[in-house]
Amino acid sequence: LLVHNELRNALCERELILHYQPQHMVDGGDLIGVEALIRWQPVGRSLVFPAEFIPIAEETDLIVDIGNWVLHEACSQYVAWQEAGIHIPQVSVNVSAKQFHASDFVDRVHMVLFQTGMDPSCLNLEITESVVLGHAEDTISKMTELKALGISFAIDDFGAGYSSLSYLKRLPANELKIDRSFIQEIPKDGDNMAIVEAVIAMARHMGFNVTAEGVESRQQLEFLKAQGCCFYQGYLSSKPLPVPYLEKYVRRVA
Ligand code: G
Ligand code: G
Ligand code: MN
Ligand code: NA
Repeated sequence: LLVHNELRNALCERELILHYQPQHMVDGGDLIGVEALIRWQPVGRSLVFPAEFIPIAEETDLIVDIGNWVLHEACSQYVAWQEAGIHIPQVSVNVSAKQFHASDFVDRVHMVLFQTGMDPSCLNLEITESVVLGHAEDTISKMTELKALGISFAIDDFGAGYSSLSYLKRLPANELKIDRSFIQEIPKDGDNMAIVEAVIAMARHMGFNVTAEGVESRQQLEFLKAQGCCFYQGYLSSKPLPVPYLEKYVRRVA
């Protein structure tokens, strides 16, 4: 409860900030986008990572307010980059289950697009399989409605939760993001290599783009290239960066 109240204050007091992690083509290395990742910067204390506070926010509707703030902030930052001539093809925003299933989620997205001037075709929403679980019809209808605006969708942390391949087949998603736990220990872990190889093959046959998360070594990147994975993100290229550092990074790789 204490942390929950502190967190509610943090939202009002503008102590929540976004870092952005670059995403690249596996083949050729072009920058294809950035993922917005939330952090909490309490005054006079060290940075708090989402693993410590997102689960607490998810216990109540606070996650809905935080998620709506993240969406607005990421879109408004993206428009500012465009206006400053900093070219980034798209921005990805994580959407939690409660936020996605709120009855006004689609209206919220419309409102954010209108208020910020965000081009919907440069917005990618990341949902996890837990969003789909038990709510397949609502998920598919909202995704379809938002896709009609030009927004794209990624299934985040794929393979780490409760996957249902029968739902996956019906989901109008553009992209699967392979959970970083499967990338770890490649090439030492043969089981992980088999899983990643199979997921990439399945996703490609089903028409999804594939992003590998948590890529830390050149060897992992070579393996992904050999398997036909399109995109990656991870410490190999960069950790999530505060805005000024991300801008320097983009100028350097452009
Ligand atoms: O940035 P970091 O790797 O510590 O993020 C850990 C996890 O926290 C991510 O896997 C992501 O799912 C979650 N997370 C980060 N930012 C957001 C956000 O803006 N909204 C939601 N719902 N989850 C986020
Ligand atoms: O949305 P998601 O839960 O996938 O967020 C990605 C998380 O993974 C963020 O918390 C980010 O800091 C973390 N991360 C990103 N790249 C790497 C990496 O190469 N290695 C590890 N261990 N963590 C990473
Ligand atoms: Mn994500
Ligand atoms: Na992820």
